[in-house]
Amino acid sequence: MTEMMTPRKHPVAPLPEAGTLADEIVKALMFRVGKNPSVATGYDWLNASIKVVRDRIIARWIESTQRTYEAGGKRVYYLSLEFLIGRLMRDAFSNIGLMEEMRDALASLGVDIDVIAELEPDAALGNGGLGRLAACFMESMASVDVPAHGYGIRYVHGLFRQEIQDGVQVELPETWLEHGNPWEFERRERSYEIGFGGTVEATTDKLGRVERHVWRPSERVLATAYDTPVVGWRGKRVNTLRLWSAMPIDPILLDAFNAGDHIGALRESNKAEALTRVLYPADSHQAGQELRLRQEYFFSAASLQDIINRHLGEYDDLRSLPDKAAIHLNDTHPAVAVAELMRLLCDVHGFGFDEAWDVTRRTFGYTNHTLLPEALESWPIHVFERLLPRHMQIVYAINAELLREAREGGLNDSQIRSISLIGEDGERRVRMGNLAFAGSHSINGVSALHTELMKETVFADLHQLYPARINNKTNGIAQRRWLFQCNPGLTALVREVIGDRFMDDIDALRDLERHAEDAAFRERFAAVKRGNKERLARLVSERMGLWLDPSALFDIQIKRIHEYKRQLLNIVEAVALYDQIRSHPERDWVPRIKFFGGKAAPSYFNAKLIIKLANDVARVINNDPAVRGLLKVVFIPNYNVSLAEVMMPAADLSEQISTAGMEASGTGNMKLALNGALTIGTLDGANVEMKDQVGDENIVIFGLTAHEVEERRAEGYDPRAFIEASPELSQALSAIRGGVFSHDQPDRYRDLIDGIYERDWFMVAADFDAYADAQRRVDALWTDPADWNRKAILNAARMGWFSSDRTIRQYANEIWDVPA
Ligand code: 26V
Repeated sequence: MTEMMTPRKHPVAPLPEAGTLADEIVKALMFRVGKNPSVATGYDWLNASIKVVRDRIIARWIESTQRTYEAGGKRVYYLSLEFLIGRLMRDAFSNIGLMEEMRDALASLGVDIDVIAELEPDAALGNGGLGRLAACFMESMASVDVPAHGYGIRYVHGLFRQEIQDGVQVELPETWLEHGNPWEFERRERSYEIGFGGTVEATTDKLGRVERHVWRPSERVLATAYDTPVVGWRGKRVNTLRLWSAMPIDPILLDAFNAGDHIGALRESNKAEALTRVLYPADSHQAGQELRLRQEYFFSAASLQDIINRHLGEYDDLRSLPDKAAIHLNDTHPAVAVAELMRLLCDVHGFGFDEAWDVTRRTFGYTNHTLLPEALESWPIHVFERLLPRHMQIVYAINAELLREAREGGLNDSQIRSISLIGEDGERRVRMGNLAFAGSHSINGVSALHTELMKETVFADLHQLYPARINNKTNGIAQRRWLFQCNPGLTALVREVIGDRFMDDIDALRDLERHAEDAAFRERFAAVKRGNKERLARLVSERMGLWLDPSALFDIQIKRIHEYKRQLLNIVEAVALYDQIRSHPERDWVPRIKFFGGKAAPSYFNAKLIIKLANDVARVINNDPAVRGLLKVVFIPNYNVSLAEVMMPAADLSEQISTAGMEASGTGNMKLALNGALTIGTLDGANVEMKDQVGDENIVIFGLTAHEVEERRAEGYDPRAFIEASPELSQALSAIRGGVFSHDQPDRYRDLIDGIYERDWFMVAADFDAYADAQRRVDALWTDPADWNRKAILNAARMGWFSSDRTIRQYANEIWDVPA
């Protein structure tokens, strides 16, 4: 026999009994994956396991859909250009109640569920907070039994994978669909044509009055639906995440093909598919590219056709749309849907403008997620008009109505300029925020402070005109993922001491409070934290070859890299501390590891430089024997949902240090505190409400308030005065500026640091001393483990209010008018 013919021996587990889960997995492997168990790879086992559980989910899915249909209830449609879902297997298995059974079944087949779980790709169809919030909301809507569809784009490439080469961020394509996606169902029959460009014709009646407008697009693509089931807690309801993929209407141009131009024949196909190929990797800068507007219109238009289709399948006219559908705009990215619904109602379904406008406003709600001026979307008129000529006319018509109401409402000229849908400073642009506001009955912010600032700043004049529309819905997080799944140790401990009630009613987590006084419980709590820190240390050692001491204080800042989030403040403080440790070796320094994780937008120069600086500082500090391991800095590459699931449970200290007034809410802050980290933070975003919940003595607050930041800026802020007054800051900035951490290129950080001396828009200098003092207060707390653990326990116990179930119930009751 040749070697190739030698039968290889595979360790084959004994065949499972028919009718058991293990038996189902083996059958799925053979008949649905097409593999012999003895040669199956991890991916095959993963695929087969998902298929087995998926069958049960589908049964519930069909049942949920049927139940909503029969009840004739209102449905929620959540339109979002981003859904940062991460891995789905644990969510689905544990929500449907099969986690332990699947673990055992796989174990009986010799397969470790934790090993195959790691093979599942992390679906990164979002940039950061806004996309992750959409994913938590989908899970919560299913959990609190709100009938909902999420609508978005099925990007072939999600957010880039980040590698750090020589301390520099390198972006690599993400290929999450490489091994197929066992969760999704392609729905070829759910396909809609989407037009772009072309001309608008007006038909007139005998008297020459305009009757109808007919848009004749010059380009068309097909939007095809891919559905993913979203399982709620205990499988109560299964909702649908429907993601659109672009395809050519004529897959190949037959004329070109027949003429022998095979490449040319495929060109159209490539062009259509390019539309949904990649997620824009910026979350703070106006993308500006036409492709982005195409994506926005493509998915908004496909979703609206689908919604209207469903409505007309059940009811005979669209006047009842607001009673049966709540369409929610996740930021302004789907705001063009306002104009599209107006177009469909007026041009296709024969509504008059006024009636269409009434239906539209009663149907839409809009959430604003940022006040940063550079992130507020607007499109040059010429781009908008060329791509969407009919929508341009509709925007003008809406604007005429809006400005009429504004004059009636007594707004002055400057206010009218500010609320107009068309910006006139410089190049004329369509303002998507104002369009979303005008077209919605509810406009909400994502934390109490952010909502107040919306009323005072970007939407001040619209708020004066429509004072009842702006409302607050403080963000939340899905505790199933961000506690039960990512922190099984803490979850088991909590269940043991307070019972299971909190798993269905998160407010019951408060029962944990009284155990904070129990020394024995505190020890067990600390042991769980220790185990989670060891897990993170192992990950760092495997990925980066760096040894970390799990008994050090784990100080963690994980989020997108952005100047307003002030990773730079944290790094400068690390440099100052480094200097102190070297100058005062006799003091009792608290051993601390500063972890950083996060991606920078590829075109954001300073954010990328901050990543480089963190890595430069890490190299110097981590290798300086004078530090004696008392301080380490670690930048963990490729921060994503899966890495977050390991880091959140391992944190002792959570860094939430944005310039006050700039972070709309934050949600990482909630995840870290729920897992027992203490927060060091400014009075920004949801930190303010976290302080109210956990109590002043259990959170470390420092720095200027939002209004103080405003005042400083108004009166002419001089960062140099602060730098001169602070020897520690001054010395740290000079060291960085002078090349102490960049011998290979001493002027690498000159401009970055000069930015702090000269302008310091983000008030690093103004807040530095307060921040450094707050860090020393943290050190003092750390030296009393009993007190620290008590505070950590109280943080976890009091974070239940930040469940996205609470947030969703508020949206349901106060915006969507659906029962929850
Ligand atoms: C804006 C743009 C501008 C055009 C290019 C692509 C792009 C992508 C996203 C955005 C908006 C990002 C806004 C955002 O992510 N806000 C975050 O929302 C979280 C959920 O409400 C909140 O917790 C964070 O504080 C807030 O920064």
